Amino acid sequence: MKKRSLIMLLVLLFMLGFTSMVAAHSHVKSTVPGDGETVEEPVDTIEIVFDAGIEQATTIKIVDEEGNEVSLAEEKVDSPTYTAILEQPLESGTYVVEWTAFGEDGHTTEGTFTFSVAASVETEVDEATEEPVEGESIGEENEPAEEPQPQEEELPEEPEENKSNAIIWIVIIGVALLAVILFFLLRK
Ligand SMILES: [Cu+2]
Repeated sequence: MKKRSLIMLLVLLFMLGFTSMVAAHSHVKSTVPGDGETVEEPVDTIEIVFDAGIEQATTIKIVDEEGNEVSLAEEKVDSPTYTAILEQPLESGTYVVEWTAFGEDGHTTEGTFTFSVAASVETEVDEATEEPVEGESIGEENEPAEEPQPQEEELPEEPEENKSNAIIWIVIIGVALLAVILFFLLRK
């Protein structure tokens, strides 16, 4: 009988451990630039802070309005913060960051956030900026209708996650109660 109760205890501990790992899923806590933000200064760094530990393999893909991928010069992971340094500051426009986080718990999570850059192009193009480019950039600034429809794949997920975590806990408590009941039944 002692063996049996020991096994039950182990199963219980295993399940509790598993549950806390599930709860430690890495999700985005904050980003720079922020989701939906319009930045008026040159952007050459993207930072994502996660709410749980992340591995070095965590990465992002930045895509502009035309679907072109932005080149990254360097990626750094200082868990739970991910930083990407771009090869060049971003031109004015709207960008989508697709992140893939490899959590320390072994789970992979992914999502996107969007931001816009309304920086003056002068910082990147040295000369010949005066006439045509200025007109273009003003034109871009005058089209807020095409501004980002914030694709918040991440936000709607959160409540569901919380719900599923709650369900897992209910299951765990149920299993625990069952184990206790079985323990006493089997002892007799
Ligand atoms: Cu996880």
